[in-house]
Amino acid sequence: MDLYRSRRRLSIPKAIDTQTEEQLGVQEKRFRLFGVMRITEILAYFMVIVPVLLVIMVIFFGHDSYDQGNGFAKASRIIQIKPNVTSEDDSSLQRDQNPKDSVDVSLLGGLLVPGFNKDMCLSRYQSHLYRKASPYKPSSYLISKLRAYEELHKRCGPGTKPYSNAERLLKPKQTGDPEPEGCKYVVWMEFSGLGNRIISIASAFLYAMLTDRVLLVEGGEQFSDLFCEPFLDTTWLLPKDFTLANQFTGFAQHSPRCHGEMLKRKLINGSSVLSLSYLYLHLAHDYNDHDKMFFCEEDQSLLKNVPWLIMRTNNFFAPSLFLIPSFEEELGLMFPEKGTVFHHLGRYLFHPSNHVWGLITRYYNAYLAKADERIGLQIRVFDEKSGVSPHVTKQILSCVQNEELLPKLSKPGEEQHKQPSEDEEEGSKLKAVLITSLTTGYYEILKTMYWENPTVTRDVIGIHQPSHEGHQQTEKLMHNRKAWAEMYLLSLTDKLVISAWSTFGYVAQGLGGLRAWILYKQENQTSLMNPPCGRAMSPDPCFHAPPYYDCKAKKGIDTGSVVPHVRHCEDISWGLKLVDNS
Ligand SMILES: Nc1nc2c(ncn2[C@@H]2O[C@H](COP(=O)(O)OP(=O)(O)OP(=O)(O)O)[C@@H](O)[C@H]2O)c(=O)[nH]1
Ligand SMILES: [Mg+2]
Repeated sequence: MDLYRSRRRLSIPKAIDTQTEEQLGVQEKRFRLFGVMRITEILAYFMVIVPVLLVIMVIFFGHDSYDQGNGFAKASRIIQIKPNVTSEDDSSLQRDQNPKDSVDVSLLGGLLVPGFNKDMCLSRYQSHLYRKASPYKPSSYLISKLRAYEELHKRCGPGTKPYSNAERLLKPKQTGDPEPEGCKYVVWMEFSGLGNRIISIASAFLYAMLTDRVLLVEGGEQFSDLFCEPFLDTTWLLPKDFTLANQFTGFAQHSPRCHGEMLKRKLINGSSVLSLSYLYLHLAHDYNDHDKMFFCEEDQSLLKNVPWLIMRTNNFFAPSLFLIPSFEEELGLMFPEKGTVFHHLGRYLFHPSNHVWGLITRYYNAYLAKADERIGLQIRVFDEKSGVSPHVTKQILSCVQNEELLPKLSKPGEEQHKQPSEDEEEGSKLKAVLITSLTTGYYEILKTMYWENPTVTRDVIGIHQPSHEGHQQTEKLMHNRKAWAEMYLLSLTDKLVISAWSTFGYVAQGLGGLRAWILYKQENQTSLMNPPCGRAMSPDPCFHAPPYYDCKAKKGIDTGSVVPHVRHCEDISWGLKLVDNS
């Protein structure tokens, strides 16, 4: 049975112990030797032996001693002892043996570029050791767009002359003239929970790529504590002293520079827009019909002329960009597999910082690495006060057992007390379940259930939950580190179950390139959902608040039935998500 694989691995510390004992024995002998030697003899030996030893060390251990001073080399060696060895993985492990392919795997098929400081962002270079190669390959067009974007960001990012010129346009006494060829920007404003932040930044980045703008994110030290810089030799962090920074809190739906508000007041047209150095775009869940005009072709051609767009959003709005005719062709080339927008952009942009990578790898190595199969179970109960609901418990169990993600329990009296045959032992697996939740109720129930009862398949089920934070605490650094680490850990699982409506789960699903089982939302907690869960159509997140407007016909339409690849979501009937036509 493969459970023994873990035991074989556990022999490493034992080997270290034996080595230590041997080393101690050698030292003892050395002391005895010193006792009988005269000082002069020792000096003579010393003068002959030391130079010889030095030469030998330089020749034989030169490279190794360099590596040992290099934290990355050390870390990767530790990880290589415990690679993610599921049966599907064997092929990728073999691929790693060819150095060229190994580079390709670690750079995610060309999505990432080499050249970053490896010690500054271990996750960028080590993530491929923990996750399976993606079944989705980035298109060569997407790769070329990313390379072009990187050039643009390097040329126009903070600290460059074009950046200073563009920022000067925002000063009260404008000292610069808008340059027709000057750099243009989209600024993402800090807003909402971490899941919403991640998916909305990915949308803003897609918009930036489509409109040749540079994306800058507000978020200060917290942000850099969670994520590495995604673009080489520059920064995506909005500088603290950004001219408009102290006005951000005042930016709202009814502020005079809000795009929707200006439309309502008929203050925006082809000529008036030329004098605007910036506009505020309100694209949050509560935006109104005027704000939603952002998704109209006509408004996009006006916005082209504004150097700075300051955006407040907590949504994954990419699906509606696919309905804007001028973006359609390019998006089709970038994403031939439509439902993988967040999957590729998320893996490109979001690399856990070293702090968070530590949380991820320590947890993975301690609780998940040894399992034959890893199951992620994200339980997000929006009514935190309700505690454990018997209906939700039943829903979770029906989902995981009906979908054969976890085995059923043996009925009382059916427990097998006899010694299992070799075949039976061979077939049974160690399944590690990673639960993420703000509370411990469901974890306790599952853990107890699988401890107190054997399973019909003889599989052994380990139930693990990294944290139980109680409630959302976005202002706390450690809370956010844990939230990010847990989303990432869920994305490393082989099979994933997520909760409806939750952007936390969407991030895990998207990064993992998984089609999760979604636990449908119970409208009231008095009846059982039937079916309890269903399979996601694609790994992409759902756009929770899409517009329902035909810009050309100027009337309402169902935007979920315009093109085959933009559909209503599995968990939110009015939401939109990207799917593949088949
Ligand atoms: N560590 C941890 N934090 C969680 C968990 N579930 C929710 N949170 C916290 O609550 C926040 C919820 O915001 P999101 O990440 O946007 O997730 P969501 O499920 O969409 O929740 P809402 O945005 O509040 O609707 C997270 O960012 C975390 O701070 C969990 O399972 N583990
Ligand atoms: Mg959310």
